[in-house]
Amino acid sequence: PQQQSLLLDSAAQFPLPQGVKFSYGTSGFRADASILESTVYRVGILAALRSIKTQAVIGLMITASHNHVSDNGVKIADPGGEMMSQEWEPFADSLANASDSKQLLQLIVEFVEKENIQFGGRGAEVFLGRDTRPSGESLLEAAKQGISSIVGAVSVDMGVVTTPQLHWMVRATNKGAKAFEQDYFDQLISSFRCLVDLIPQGDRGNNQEKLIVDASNGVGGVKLEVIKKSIHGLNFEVRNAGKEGVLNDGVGADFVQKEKVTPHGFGPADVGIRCASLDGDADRLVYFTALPNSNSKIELVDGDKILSLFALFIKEQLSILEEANKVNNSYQAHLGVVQTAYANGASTDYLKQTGLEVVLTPTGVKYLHEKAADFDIGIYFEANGHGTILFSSNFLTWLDGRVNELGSTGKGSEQLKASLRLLAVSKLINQAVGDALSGLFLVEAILQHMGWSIHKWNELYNDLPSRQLKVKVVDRTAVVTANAETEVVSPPGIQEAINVLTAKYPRGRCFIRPSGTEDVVRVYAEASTQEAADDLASSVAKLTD
Ligand code: 16G
Ligand code: ZN
Repeated sequence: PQQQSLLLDSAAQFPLPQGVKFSYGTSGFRADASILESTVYRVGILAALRSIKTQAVIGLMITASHNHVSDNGVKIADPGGEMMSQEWEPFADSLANASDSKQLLQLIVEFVEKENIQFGGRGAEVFLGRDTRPSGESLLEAAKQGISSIVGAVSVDMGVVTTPQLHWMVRATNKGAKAFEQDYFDQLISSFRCLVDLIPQGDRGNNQEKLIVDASNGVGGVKLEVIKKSIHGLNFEVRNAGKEGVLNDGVGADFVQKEKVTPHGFGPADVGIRCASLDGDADRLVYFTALPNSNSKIELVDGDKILSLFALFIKEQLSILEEANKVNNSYQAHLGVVQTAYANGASTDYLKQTGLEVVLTPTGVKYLHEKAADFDIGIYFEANGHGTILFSSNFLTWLDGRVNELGSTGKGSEQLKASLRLLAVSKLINQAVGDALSGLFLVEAILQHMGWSIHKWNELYNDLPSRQLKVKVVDRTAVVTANAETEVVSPPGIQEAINVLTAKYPRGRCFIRPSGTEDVVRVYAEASTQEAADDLASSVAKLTD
């Protein structure tokens, strides 16, 4: 009863805006910030309930990532730092759309019963974070109100953080580790240092040319400036750090990857230099280098290539270990990579040719993450630059043991170094979620290790020309796909028509899928020439009209 009146009173302060329908999509709720207060308030409630249910700390992040500065959004991180379980998404939807406080209360009562959520044990604890959007401050207040409308629930405000930092904090706390921002920085800096120190002497220092980072005028720039003060072994400059320009406006990973031109703030003086771009909440990373005399055109080094670089490095370390294992005991580490249908066909071919196991999933981090967790070392990336590496706890335990064993012999053997490198990667990379900052430092450490320039890296394989189109449709749910979105099963006949068109082009590949974030159907096509890819995409787009 105390709980019920508390909820009714506080919910009344956050009325639902008229005529909108919210849906917890692939990246939580997103909308124009001006209509989000009630949603964020309700997600506060949801987070508190999730915390009670899981008896663990839960994260609530306020961000709209690479979207316009006037948008905002909210999503939940589960105890392991991963996206909220899909089982709770329908409840999130109904909460967000409840017409008034009475209906809201009723939904909560029913759900608490159905999920058997037990009040009275450990109270809810929710970590809050937000990106640099001006609307974040008042939305954060709404989240706090939502959390405190559940009796005994507390929130901890982590302030302005990157999305991956908040996920990391949740994960680390639930593992019993120290998890403040400084701990995040310390771990990143020390594991980067460790990788650099383990670079074979002969190769060291081949890659000390400056790196320039476009921080999308977002939170990533703020954090990089902090890291810059204490990191050694990397020469970098941060641009679009958010002091002047507008968030995500002609800048950032999404812009660079889609438009394939340099972001604002870059000019002819930067031609040929190794550059990286983060998105607005720093969970996506791409690299690029500006081409000479080309009207700002770039050579894009996308998520697929970051994945390839990581995979190559890890495979090299594993093979050093396996050499030794033939004599000794032990562990056949299962390495796998996870991509979506958007991965450039050339990348998938390349990975397979190097002997890697490649799995495809539907678009959206939650699908890739889940699959990657099936391996001892699972590397996943979307072409757009979101990805990370997951290590199984079995493998890490084995690796720890190996380090102790090898270390005690007092010899700096190659096996010891390879084990230490893998351990350092597992600490540097954010295993909760894709993280542009940790991804960036891992890329840099590996490039230094290999002694590679960005050009050398980019030459691992040549991307096939591709084209993406979107088609506005009345009902995008009419398009149903299978096989990781590579095949249309409904409406009938479409897939056959796509097959016929695709067969006309050398190296042709094409698929369509309903967007998870917009009311459109997306078309992706690739082929041996840009013209062919463009043709294929537009002829397939016509099929969906
Ligand atoms: C979301 C996803 C991203 C995906 C994109 C596709 C997360 C955290 N984000 O932003 O991974 O690439 O949606 O958008 O899962 P689309 O469905 O509109 O093509
Ligand atoms: Zn993002």
